[in-house]
Amino acid sequence: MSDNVQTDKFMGLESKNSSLARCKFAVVPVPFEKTVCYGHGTAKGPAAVIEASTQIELYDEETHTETWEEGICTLPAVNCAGSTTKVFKEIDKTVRALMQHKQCIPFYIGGEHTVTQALAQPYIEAHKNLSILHFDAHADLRETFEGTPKSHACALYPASRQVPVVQVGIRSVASEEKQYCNAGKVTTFLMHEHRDVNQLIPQVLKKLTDTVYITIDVDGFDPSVIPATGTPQPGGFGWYEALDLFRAVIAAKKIVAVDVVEACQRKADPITEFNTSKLIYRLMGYLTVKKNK
Ligand SMILES: [Mn+2]
Repeated sequence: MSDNVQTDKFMGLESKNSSLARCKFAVVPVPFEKTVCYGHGTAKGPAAVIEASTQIELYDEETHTETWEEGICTLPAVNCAGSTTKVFKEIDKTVRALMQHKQCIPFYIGGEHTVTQALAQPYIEAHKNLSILHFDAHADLRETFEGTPKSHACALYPASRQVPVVQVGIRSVASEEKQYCNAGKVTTFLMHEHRDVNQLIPQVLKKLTDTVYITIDVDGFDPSVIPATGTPQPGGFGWYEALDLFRAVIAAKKIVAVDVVEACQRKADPITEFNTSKLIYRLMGYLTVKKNK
């Protein structure tokens, strides 16, 4: 690492291509935490992930790319103070402004999964043929939870009424959301039934449309990979299985945006933020390799 590392910039530095007008990737912190019901700390996730990214090698050993040279623009955090309605408006404004920069693929870092409702909506409206890849331990298809539809437990419900949602990693489903799994526009690949990722990948590709928004709740991973999340579940994706899936989806589809949510910070144990930042940089690598093909 060079001496001028900036711990509030993803990968710790900006290249000459890092202006919003030129960057290939934008990193947008969305430190929203309101409806988490179990483990807290996801509001501090984005800053921790960005700081951890400064410890990653700039050269990516799998994709053989210096991905940062494509230009990574780290934006100021979305203001998540005030009511959820107000925060959703702030998110909407940020997303629509970013959508003007068509060369740029945003990576939104949460924050609790609720933010996906506001993040995905402008893409749903802008792309006729959009579908959503939903990587998560939880189905997140409740209509309301604890009195509000704007909850982490309802994260994908609004999108699922509008566009195809393909769920992977799922191993926790509430009785009231069971009716929405594998019904209507929703395809739910339960983790225990789809443990061979090589068999899962072609089925996922078939269900997704050509244009894809990816939402990654880090609890889709096994807790041995990502331990610090709001609501952990045993038996999730291994690191390489998940990468196989994401690599295949990125190679086959047009990706409009990615969100990565629910990473928490535990000071004594930086595995979660480091692995989450490495995941983001690797996905940027896949997107770079694809462009350069
Ligand atoms: Mn989840």
